[in-house]
Amino acid sequence: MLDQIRDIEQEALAALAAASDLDALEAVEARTTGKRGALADVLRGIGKLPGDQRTAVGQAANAARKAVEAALEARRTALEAEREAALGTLEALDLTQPAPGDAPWPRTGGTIHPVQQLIRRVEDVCQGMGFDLLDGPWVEDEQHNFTALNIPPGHPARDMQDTFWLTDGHLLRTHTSPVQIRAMRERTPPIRAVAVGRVFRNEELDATHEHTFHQIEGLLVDREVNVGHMVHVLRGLIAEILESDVEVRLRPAYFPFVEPGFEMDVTYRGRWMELLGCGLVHPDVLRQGGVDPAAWSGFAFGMGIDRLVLLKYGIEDIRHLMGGDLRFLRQFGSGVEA
Ligand code: FA5
Repeated sequence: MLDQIRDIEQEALAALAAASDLDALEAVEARTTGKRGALADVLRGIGKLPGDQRTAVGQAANAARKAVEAALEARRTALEAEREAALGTLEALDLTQPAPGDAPWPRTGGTIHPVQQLIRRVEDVCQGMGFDLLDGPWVEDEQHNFTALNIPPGHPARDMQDTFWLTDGHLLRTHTSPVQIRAMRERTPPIRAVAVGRVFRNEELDATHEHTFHQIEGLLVDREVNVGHMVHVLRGLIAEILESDVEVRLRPAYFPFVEPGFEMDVTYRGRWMELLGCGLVHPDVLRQGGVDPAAWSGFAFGMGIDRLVLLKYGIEDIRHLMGGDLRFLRQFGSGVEA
């Protein structure tokens, strides 16, 4: 019996030394020290031995188990360390390595989206004209998007902009005009600010209407501001942005947050296309922004950036812009890798 125990121990120690992975270790463990292993068999047979041999065999079996367990543990630690070291080499990536010359993919850089290119241009021009750049959230509350802009609940003007409502009562802003309210509440006049960003409408789509598009909101609050100031700034702005003189026309229009209100059209593919809404900020809206209408007046405008892109490049359908077709987008290479 003692010989048998010694053989089991030696076989196990030799197998552990030769084991090259954790699976091999587990196999040794199962057949030697496991519940159904060889040493457990020996211990189960002790009862059949003559009484004077039992102690010696029991002690030898326990000593063998301890020796095998210690060797197992040592080998497991060593194998795990080896594996970690190997992972470091196998999975290490040098991200600065250029792709091999015969890479199966074309090595082209991205380009800046034409809408984003125009946004950068618009922001540059506006800053040059002395406007600060502001930002506002896409997820708005009813107060900023409608109520403070003179569009209380139930007002028919709420239907002018089909709204994506969120389940918690918030909404995706339908225009950038809520930034007017935020600007007036955060600043004191005189104010010259623009905010460029994404807006969302649950609209019928066509060649000039998208559900997700971009606007630039402009707000100027100062002493005795009039429509002449507004038209002058808008004409200058459009000419600067498009780097050419385009024909524009101003039409009276209704927006609850301005009085008087207008729309400005530009010629596009031989027809007039509406580009922006504008007007003198309504006294109630100045009040909502914490500005005293007896002392201050202002103008505001909201211009469609995507429509400016159509105009600038002669694109016939606005839906190309957010369609994500790379063949379309690559035509507007900016020379700058995005
Ligand atoms: C407004 O959104 C007003 N907030 C504009 C405004 C601001 C008026 C400040 C007065 C003072 P309107 O819904 O007309 O107005 O949109 C303004 C511009 O956004 C349009 O002239 C057009 O250029 C663009 N636009 C509107 N709807 C879409 C659409 N579905 N897809 C692409 N561009 C659009």
